[in-house]
Amino acid sequence: MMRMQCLDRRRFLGVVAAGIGSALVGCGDGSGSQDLPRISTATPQLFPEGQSLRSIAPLRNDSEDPSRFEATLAATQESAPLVPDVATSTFLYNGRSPGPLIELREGQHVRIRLENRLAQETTIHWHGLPVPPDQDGNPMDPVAAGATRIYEFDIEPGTAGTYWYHPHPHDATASQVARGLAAPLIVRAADDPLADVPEVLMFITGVKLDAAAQIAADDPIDWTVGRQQEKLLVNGGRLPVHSAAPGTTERWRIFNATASSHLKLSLEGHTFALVGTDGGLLGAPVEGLNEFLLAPAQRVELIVRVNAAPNGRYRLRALRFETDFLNLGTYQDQDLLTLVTANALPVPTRALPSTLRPIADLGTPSARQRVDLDEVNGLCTRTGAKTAFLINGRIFDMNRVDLVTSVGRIELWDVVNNTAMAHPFHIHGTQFQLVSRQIGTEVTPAPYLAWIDTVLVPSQQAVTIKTRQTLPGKRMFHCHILEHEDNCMMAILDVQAS
Ligand SMILES: [Cu+2]
Repeated sequence: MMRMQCLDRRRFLGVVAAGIGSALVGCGDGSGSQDLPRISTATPQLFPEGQSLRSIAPLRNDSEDPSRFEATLAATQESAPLVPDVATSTFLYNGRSPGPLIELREGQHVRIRLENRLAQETTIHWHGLPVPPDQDGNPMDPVAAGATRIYEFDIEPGTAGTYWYHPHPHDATASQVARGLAAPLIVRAADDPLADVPEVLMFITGVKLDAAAQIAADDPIDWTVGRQQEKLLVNGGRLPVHSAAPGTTERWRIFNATASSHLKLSLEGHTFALVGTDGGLLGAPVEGLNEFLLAPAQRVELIVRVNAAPNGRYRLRALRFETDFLNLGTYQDQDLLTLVTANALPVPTRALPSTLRPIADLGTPSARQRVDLDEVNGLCTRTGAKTAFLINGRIFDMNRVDLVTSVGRIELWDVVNNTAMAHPFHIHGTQFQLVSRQIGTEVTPAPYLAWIDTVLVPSQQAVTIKTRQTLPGKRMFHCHILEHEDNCMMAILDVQAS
């Protein structure tokens, strides 16, 4: 029975290395189990667990003019006490991981100075924000070790939403994020309909240590299916506790800043309302959800009405999720945080507005582009990956243009995943709209309009999105499993002035 299942899987997977499958799913003839050694992750206990959920300190605005935001971010290499009695080498923004929260307002002009005090090049990518391409931290614009540069852009009206920033240097995004470089960025609107709902930020990162309690390098399986066996942290803490008065209504902004973890979020004893995605609020709340799948790089805003019973304990969990048919990229149930209700009388229920912020359909498309996600053996093998993933049959080349569009042109993109695993597909510089998902010939329209910059494309499925770029220049589009991004699965969209 087991062997039959294995054979079926192998036949389906085609080019995915059978050796990887036999090593991890326990089938096959055993000959492949030695060729992909795993880095040991047996380490001492990570962090103190169960502390109060930390808040992420905001980056101070050095400008006295409220229409401007000016600040400095220093990327440094420093030791951090992640396990007792060991100094772990980490990369930090302004001495912290996650780095400081950048809070901006629609209409502000932003000027942020990056001091790269690392011994390697880096960049800052303003994930999801429509900043000019030459300010977006593309791998073509590295900031050399020891160098400084200024990123400068405007926050356009209508962009209020939940973003994040992280490095995007050529070939080193995964390792720099794994070492700690990632942080939240929120754009606020003057007319936010949920402004009076108490807000809680949950910035989720992953950490994997080696036997010496240093940040583990990616092994060949990580490079194939995305970084595995990460321990999840919330605001830099392990399994923190968030306390709330019984019955409180809260707005949770949750960020998936992990390299590859697919977070199928669930809160014991609660349903919740979806009110916002990557690029801002929905038109109206979507009530009564039990789960929400937050793919790598995505963000979500949820309204949680905390259970009215005092002295309750409820786990926020990421439920088991499989991204591929070999169960290699399998994410077991993981606890993220515990919600604890105080010993107090419940507070009155707060009513939500029935409408939030209107979302207009982007409009009638005038072009259609196709993006095929494919897998291949024998290319991109420098990392030890046996299978690599390609976009439209090609490996990444920063000197090549892969697709062309023009400023303002509304396009449909069909993103077709021909591979054996799911890929979170990200386009820089814009928020797009999911139109439909397709499995075989069955097409399912998107259940609601939402602004997103990353969409999960499951194995052997296709998504159609509607997208538009507003600024000329070269934009990256890629898989946001960071190991895939670094290992060939990226391409360039040339946005031409119209
Ligand atoms: Cu991918």
